Amino acid sequence: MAVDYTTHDGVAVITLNNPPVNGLGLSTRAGIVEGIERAQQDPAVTAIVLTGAGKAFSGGADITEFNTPKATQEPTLGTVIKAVEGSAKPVVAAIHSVAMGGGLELALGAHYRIAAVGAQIALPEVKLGILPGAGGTQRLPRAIGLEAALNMIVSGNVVMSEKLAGSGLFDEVVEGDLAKAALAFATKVGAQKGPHPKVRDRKIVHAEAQGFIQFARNTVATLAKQFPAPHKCIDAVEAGVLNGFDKGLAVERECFMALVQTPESRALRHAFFGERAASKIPDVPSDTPVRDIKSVAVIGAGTMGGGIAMNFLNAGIPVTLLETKQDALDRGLATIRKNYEGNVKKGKLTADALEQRLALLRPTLSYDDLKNADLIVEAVFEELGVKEQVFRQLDEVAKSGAILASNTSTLDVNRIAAFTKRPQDVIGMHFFSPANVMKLLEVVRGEHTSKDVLATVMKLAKKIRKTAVVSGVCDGFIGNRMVEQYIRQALFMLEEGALPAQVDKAIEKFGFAMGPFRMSDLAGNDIGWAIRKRRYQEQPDMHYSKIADRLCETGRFGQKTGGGWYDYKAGDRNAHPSKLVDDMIVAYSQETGATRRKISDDEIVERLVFALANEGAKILEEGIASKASDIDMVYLTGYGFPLYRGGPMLYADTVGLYNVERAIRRYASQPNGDAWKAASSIGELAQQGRGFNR
Ligand code: 3H9
Repeated sequence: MAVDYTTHDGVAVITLNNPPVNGLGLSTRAGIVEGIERAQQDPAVTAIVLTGAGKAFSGGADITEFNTPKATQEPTLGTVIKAVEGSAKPVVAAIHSVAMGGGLELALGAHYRIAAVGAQIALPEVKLGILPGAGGTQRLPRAIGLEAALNMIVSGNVVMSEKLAGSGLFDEVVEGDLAKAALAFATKVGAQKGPHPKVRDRKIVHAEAQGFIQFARNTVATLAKQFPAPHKCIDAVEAGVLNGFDKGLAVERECFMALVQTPESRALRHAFFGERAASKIPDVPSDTPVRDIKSVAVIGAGTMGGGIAMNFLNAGIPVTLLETKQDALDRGLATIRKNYEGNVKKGKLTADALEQRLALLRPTLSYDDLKNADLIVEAVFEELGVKEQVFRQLDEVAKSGAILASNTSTLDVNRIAAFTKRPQDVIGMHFFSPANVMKLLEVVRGEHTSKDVLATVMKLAKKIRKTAVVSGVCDGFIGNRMVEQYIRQALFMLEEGALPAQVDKAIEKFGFAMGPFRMSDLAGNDIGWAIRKRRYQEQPDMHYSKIADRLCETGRFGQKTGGGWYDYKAGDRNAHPSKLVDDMIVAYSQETGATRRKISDDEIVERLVFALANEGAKILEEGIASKASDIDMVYLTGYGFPLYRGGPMLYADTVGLYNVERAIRRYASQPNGDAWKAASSIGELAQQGRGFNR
């Protein structure tokens, strides 16, 4: 049973009991209605307390039911709230820990609300691409005022219960025993004559309601271009302000039903569950014991090492930072301080917090100082010989049971592990630059990495607020292995008729934060050049366009040299198309005998995104990633893939794998078609009418 019913001295207590977060799925909804009816029929009951067991009052509607018959099956949440609001006996919502979405809407249907200090209150539906669909857009403005409510609804952000004390939402915010306070409050109001107050009967008072709504519209227009939900939130609130509660409720319902079907909402829900699913590793049970990480050491105080160190400092974990030379160490420390000072200037950090963090940092030039670290992350030069030196030394000094992690982005973690006598303790922790900012952490599982090491790193990743995705060992792991195919296609298209600005514009219009050529100019074209040179040795059969090498031979490495695929002016990071480079590209096509043609923006997007999805499919087939949503999380959090499209694998599902396979076959028959070998799973899944994610 998802709801418990008990009575205490004339007060009925209805307790949602649907772990983990008391989601309002069908059986929970039915249980609440049943409880309300039972309380009406019991003459001994004078009042009702509605609360939640475990770690939430309620996390809202059960998102897993969306787009299934259960979502609309009676009693719907609207019906439940009507039953609560219509109860002749007063209902007191006793809120602790979390009241979000439908959970808060349910509480707003109660006659009274008591909250414990520290409860997280939110209408976060907008973050799932929908809007509060059970009266939240109508009742919250009546409870806390138009401006505060609209801010909460459009942002989806959490407000702590104590901040809302005195706002009209809560009758009491209590510090001590919530259950006791709620029972006392219910006994008191149970003795009072009805009718008991309903939020829906309150007025929305605002001197300039329409002006404020227009202001909100303008803000949303610039901040939420690709997302329909914030706009619809405003429509629903406005309808209530102008035409009253019932009309507002009808508009809210209509908007909810439309939004829940949108690809944007599907993508956001996919990301919500994908983020949580990423931490679950099929053969590593959730109760795997973890190692205690109380101190960390980072080797290398360069941009990467410094950024990595900041993650741990931010989480209150002491860091020993090792460099080989004093001046490099000093530079690294200065950069860390400068980054923190930047945060202070922006008001994101207090000066005190800055000092606290820096006090946790211990610089050193001696490997001996690493001997007590529970985790050591290496962030030195990306060359196997250099890594070998580091790991052989670590094997000497690190204490037994310490986790030894490499931040390599391309090298073989198994070979690195083999430099030690403890490969079970070695793992890859591939941070993305800037490491203190980027959410993604690829956790690379070596052949011998032990399960507890993996479980420890996944847990630690949560503590340092990263989205951790497990990757097996392969060249480039998940993200860079896929991006290589994407870049190959981008370069082929230059040869075949496109120019850098056209390719970038097309994919940026699709929603990528930055196209491949702007990105490459930012990262440094020499990095890709070095990788290609290695590839020419290792995989001489892999066909590449040599056009990027030609660019690098002229020294145009990107922003840092004042020119790459684009021209840059001093002090200006804007990319300006370069006549010189464009002429070079056209000349290159002529030289290689390629017939330049007009390439449409649709083709550009297809070739780039399908190249990602196709490689992603191979990565799944090889077991490098364990599920498609892991790949999507890599792309959403580390590669600027548009969130509203849900990642390359979900996008391929949305287009339909049948169509993806047809397109791949078509591209395979064009010039440079040898780069296209469709992953066999694409055709197989298409035949079964399935996608990567279902
Ligand atoms: C809504 O309410 C619509 C209504 O307006 C209208 C309806 C008509 N449903 O995050 P955690 C699962 S829309 C189903 O790790 P935490 C989650 O997947 C809803 N499942 O824990 C995970 O499962 P697993 C509006 C849910 O303590 C487990 O719970 N509400 C839901 O760090 C633990 O989650 C929201 O958007 C759900 N609603 O944080 C709130 N919520 O263990 C979304 C969670 O199998 N939820 N799960 O991986 C949250 O923000 C956080 O989960 C919460 C707990 C703060 C509640």
